[in-house]
Amino acid sequence: MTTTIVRAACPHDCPDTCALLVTVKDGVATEVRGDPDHPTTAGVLCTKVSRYTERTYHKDRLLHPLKRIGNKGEGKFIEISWDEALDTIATRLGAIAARDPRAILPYSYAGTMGLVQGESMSMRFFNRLGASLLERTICATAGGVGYKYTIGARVGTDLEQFQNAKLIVIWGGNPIASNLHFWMRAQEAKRRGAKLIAIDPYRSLTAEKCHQHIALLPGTDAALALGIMHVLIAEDLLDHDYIAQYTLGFEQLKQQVQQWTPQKTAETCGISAEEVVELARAYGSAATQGDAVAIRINYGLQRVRGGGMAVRNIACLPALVGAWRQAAGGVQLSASDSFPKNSQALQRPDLLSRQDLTPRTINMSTIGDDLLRDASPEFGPKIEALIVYNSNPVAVAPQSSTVARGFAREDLFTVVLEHFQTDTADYADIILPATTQLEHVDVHAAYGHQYMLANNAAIAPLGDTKSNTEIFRLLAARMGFDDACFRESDEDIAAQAFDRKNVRAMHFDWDSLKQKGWQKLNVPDAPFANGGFATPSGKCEFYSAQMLKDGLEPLPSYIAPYESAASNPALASKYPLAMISPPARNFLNSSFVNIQSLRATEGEPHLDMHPSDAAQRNLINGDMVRIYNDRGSFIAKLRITDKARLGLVVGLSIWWKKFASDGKNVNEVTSQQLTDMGRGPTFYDVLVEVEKS
Ligand SMILES: Nc1nc2c(c(=O)[nH]1)N[C@H]1C(S)=C(S)[C@@H](COP(=O)(O)OP(=O)(O)OC[C@H]3O[C@@H](n4cnc5c(=O)[nH]c(N)nc54)[C@H](O)[C@@H]3O)O[C@H]1N2
Ligand SMILES: Nc1nc2c(c(=O)[nH]1)N[C@H]1C(S)=C(S)[C@@H](COP(=O)(O)OP(=O)(O)OC[C@H]3O[C@@H](n4cnc5c(=O)[nH]c(N)nc54)[C@H](O)[C@@H]3O)O[C@H]1N2
Ligand code: SF4
Ligand SMILES: [Mo]
Repeated sequence: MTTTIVRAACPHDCPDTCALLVTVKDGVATEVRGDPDHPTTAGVLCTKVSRYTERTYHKDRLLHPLKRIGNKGEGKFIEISWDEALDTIATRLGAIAARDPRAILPYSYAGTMGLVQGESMSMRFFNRLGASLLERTICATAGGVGYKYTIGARVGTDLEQFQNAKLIVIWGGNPIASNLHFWMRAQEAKRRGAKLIAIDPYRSLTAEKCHQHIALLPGTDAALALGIMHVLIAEDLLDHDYIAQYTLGFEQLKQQVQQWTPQKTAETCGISAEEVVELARAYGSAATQGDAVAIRINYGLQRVRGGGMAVRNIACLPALVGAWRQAAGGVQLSASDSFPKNSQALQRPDLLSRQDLTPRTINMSTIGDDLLRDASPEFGPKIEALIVYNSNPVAVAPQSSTVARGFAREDLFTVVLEHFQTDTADYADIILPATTQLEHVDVHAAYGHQYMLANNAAIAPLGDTKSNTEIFRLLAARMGFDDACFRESDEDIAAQAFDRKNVRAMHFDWDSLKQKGWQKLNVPDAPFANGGFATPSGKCEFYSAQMLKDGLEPLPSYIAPYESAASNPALASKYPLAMISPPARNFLNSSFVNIQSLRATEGEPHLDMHPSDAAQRNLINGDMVRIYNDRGSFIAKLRITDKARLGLVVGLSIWWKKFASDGKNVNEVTSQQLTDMGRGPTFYDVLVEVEKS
């Protein structure tokens, strides 16, 4: 028996991007462990990925290409050969492309975060084809854009510094579920005497373990940040020297926040004025006394109409109090811009721009409406073919009944590259079986730490599965695309993934990375201790001229949700409860829902509701309830708990529709309205009513 240990990387859409050690015995992967030597992984994996072999060797893994024989959505397929599958696809795409290639749309997200199996060969293929471009907005664009207007790039406090902070504000995130290795650092800080404060409408697993929990109304975070700024300025809890040297627009900011008294803030956020004042004092006085104060913003708070502005306002706070001076101070939303990714080499946008074609872009967050749109001069051609990979839109995209209607179109040709027969795969004409992370090569950046990781293939592809890259390579050959880039191997692609011209950050190459498994980028400990923001002015921009140019209010402000009692009382009289649907701990978006042991831990789709809201509706614990609004409804089991604040219901997500008794999930009630910045979805900006089912 031969046993080897293979160095790999967790592929999932999680800030932690763990370094994995895969034990392989006689060609079979028997165990996946966290690398004990990797500083942020520290030998610990979440429950989901510690069971990764269960997923790879799952009895329901798709192992052969399939062709649909039932109705769309019914899920009836028969096995076909790769030749038949690829020929069918190439013929259909060729015919559509001859009329207008923009009628073909790729739909993909971060099922794998790998730079190779994500968007490399796939985008080369679609660029060469002249297909429509996809705006990948489903997760993080609102916050990303708001952050960048303020501090210039998605860079922030290093994860490895948080244990040295004296105050940590966990804002719109539940790291015990979704950012475990940050939580480990926060716990260490707590042991060393730090105070932890959670800002979240829901008493999440994390909020429960913090010293203080501020349960504001969803979508009101921008107002809370304005209220904090008001108090910091009124009580002079400021770093005047930092403000003078490294910020822009302080005098205008001062005027702007004058109206945001603790009282007004409290009314907007549905909390008490004392909470606003105490939070500002805790933050400002610690910082101005020289303690490191750090904010971890996660994406929970930016899935509302004013999500971009909320993140922007919060990103202003560290500069006001000089928190950036310390390595353990500041704010982190994402570390993605630390990585010198070479997307030109990976995706080859030049293959598109050299064609005589005006590219068309489709926003993935409005896929429902867009699949149902006819050709028009504004929209361009009707979408005739959809190639889905690394995503499960029928379960995860907003306003799901519309999405499903789009996917059910008889005249739409749909190909799905998948590991499993997801809700989306049920609508495919052809399903192509893809390899998992254990079966292919990849290279990874991260968005929650500053290590590059290599993923070596641990085992041979199971059954007839092929990697995404290989599938697009074969399709390119069948379409007659003979550019050299379509012949590159996965290792060739991995070697081009980083921009080696950026020598400061990139002090290693693919060969050494693949051997060692991971390498930290060369980046400064305290990125903005002496300013150096990546904004147009080089300063932290309280006033942003770019925002004004982009049609936005240039100063921090408050944009109320589309759907709330305050902003839309008429709607609230019909649908009085705000609903959010953040990640369940044992799922990763809709991945892992089909893993029996993990699903068993989550039980079934639940709805958490405050006892007073339940009493008002004569509901009791364990009732099956129908959650509804004008867009649709779904059924869940009621859990009466004061974890949900008054007026809020919470449905942890994202369930596969086919595991629910009514074949529906939470996205039946979410909307396709977009955020103020970044054209993102507003999953947590929803009003509903609940009744016994
Ligand atoms: N286990 C697990 N881990 C995951 C995921 C998963 O599905 N499961 N998903 C991954 C992905 S794709 C992402 S994008 C990341 C981050 O995904 P996030 O969506 O940031 O998820 P969480 O970290 O769970 O934190 C969201 C928290 O924000 C709270 N929240 C909701 N609305 C508001 C609001 O208006 N204001 C404030 N202050 N809080 C609000 C929710 O109650 C929840 O506790 O997690 C990743 N990690
Ligand atoms: N109501 C509600 N909806 C939400 C959210 C929410 O909080 N509430 N969160 C939103 C967020 S933050 C996100 S990021 C999106 C996520 O939505 P998606 O990006 O669609 O993520 P998943 O649901 O995990 O689906 C990823 C799919 O990719 C497949 N996959 C993984 N690796 C590979 C591979 O190598 N090759 C191929 N071909 N397939 C692979 C997996 O099997 C899985 O089915 O959902 C969004 N939807
Ligand atoms: S999902 Fe996140 S915490 Fe779990 S192993 Fe992957 S990177 Fe680590
Ligand atoms: Mo996400």
